[in-house]
Amino acid sequence: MNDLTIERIELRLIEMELTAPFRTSFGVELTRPCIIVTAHGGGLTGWGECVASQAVSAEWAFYSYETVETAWHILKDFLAPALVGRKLSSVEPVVELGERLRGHPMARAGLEAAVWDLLAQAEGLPLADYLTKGQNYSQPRRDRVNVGVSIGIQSSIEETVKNVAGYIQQGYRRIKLKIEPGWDVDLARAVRREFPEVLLMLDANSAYSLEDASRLKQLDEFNLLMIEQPLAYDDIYEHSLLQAQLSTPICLDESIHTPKHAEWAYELNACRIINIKAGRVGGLHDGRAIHDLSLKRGKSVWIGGMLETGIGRAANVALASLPGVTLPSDISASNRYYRQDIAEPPFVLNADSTITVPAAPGIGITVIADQLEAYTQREVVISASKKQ
Ligand code: OSB
Ligand code: MG
Repeated sequence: MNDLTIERIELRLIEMELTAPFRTSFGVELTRPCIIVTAHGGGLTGWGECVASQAVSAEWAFYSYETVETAWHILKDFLAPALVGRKLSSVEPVVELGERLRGHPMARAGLEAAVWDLLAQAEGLPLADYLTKGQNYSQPRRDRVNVGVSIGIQSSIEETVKNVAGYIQQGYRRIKLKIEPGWDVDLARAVRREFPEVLLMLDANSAYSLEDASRLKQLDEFNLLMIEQPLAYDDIYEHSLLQAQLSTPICLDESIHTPKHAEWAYELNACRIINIKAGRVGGLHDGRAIHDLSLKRGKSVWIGGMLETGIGRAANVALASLPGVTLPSDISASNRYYRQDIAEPPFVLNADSTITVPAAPGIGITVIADQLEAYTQREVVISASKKQ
């Protein structure tokens, strides 16, 4: 591929209303703010989504330390100005730029995603093919990715069972329930009794401590696919002590920020499974690296979600097409999240609980300009000419 110059980067802070509130052990989300990154170069436009999703509000509670404002600052003042005007033939220079920062993975990942989309388009390849190009996987990538649905904390167990039934009716074959202390064993028992066959897993979002081991051990009887992130968001070691006491596989989400963290977690037997989110690990490049090292070790991975718009979802679908993604991913149909998305066509669920990987070049969706405009609260353009 010929070098492509990044001529201009746009940042848009948007906020979209969720179809239903999403409650986790750390808080409730009614709307989802995020930053949409646009990279222009070589006559093409690349789109990326930064999944930092905390706006300033009375209800604040964090998945990680990044907020839309910290990400805006990092993107606007550091990453975008350093990238505009540069010639690229791969994402490596963007990855290296990100490595000059300590932390801020979501900000990095948002920009990297826009460049991945741009470069894949320049190659005339769907992102899923561009991600696998030259990787020498022994298996081909998938055309359809296995998916499930993540269900927030509801007002009652009855309500949850009804909700689960609805999603199973729609065709979802893997159900993830958010839990917290007191909303766990009885919930799992009730849902398992009602749906003996469904692939069922729980996500604690760091709500427990090692003292809760005996309570968590009670979950072993429900034939769960895994329990996600029971302990602290920055812990690996104590998860290894917990995993030794549980027969249910532990899956790490919040604790894994780099390929090294993944290695350490596997070496310590802190988990048997890792949930890969490009935003949490600094981008698709390192997300793919975690996939690769997991595949080498025979460890199962899947792709997590952050309630993305169609832009972020498209990149997640491409990542989920990698051959080592052997467990269903948190990528639901577009209508599970938003009434009106900013990209088309919407992602729909196939009858076999899969989502089809787009075949068009890049992330393979079209951004609906009017819709994006309608949701935009703030916008900034960083262009090469303005560079000091
Ligand atoms: O822990 O996986 C999580 C959403 C926001 C923050 C954290 C998490 C989630 C989800 C949503 O579970 C999954 C999805 O996008 O469908
Ligand atoms: Mg999680």
